[in-house]
This record gives sequence, structure tokens and C-alpha cells, in this order.
Amino acid sequence: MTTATYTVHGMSCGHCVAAVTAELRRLPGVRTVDIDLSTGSVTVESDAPLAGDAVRAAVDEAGYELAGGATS
Ligand SMILES: [Cu+2]
Repeated sequence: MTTATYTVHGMSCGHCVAAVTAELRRLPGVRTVDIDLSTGSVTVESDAPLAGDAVRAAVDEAGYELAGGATS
């Protein structure tokens, strides 16, 4: 199990949080997605480390922008 924290720009309400959560949960191995709307902080717990490109693509699919790199 591994946990990574990302920052996502552009989320402004619970709907945004739900959209990002739903897309990230589609990634293989993702267990939990925890989003702090006030900071844009997205914490993802997964079976194995996620590829940054996959996370970026999922956030992009939801309609938002992944900031910078991941910090574990
Ligand atoms: Cu919203």
C-alpha cells in the first residue's frame, strides 16, 4: 500500500471533488481518494505507486489540472 498526495487546481465545490474522486478511483489499484477542497490537496492510497501520467490523465479527464509533481 502506498499513499501519494497531489495538488489539483480548479476544484470549487463538492461536484468537482466527486468528479476527480470518480476518475481517480478508476485507476487500477486505487483504494481511497481523499480530497481537501480548500487546499486542492488530493491524497490517493493505492496498492502500488501510480504513474504520474495516469494520475494527470485522470485529473484531466475530470476537467481539472494536476499541479506540479507528487509528494509522498
Ligand atoms: Cu464544482
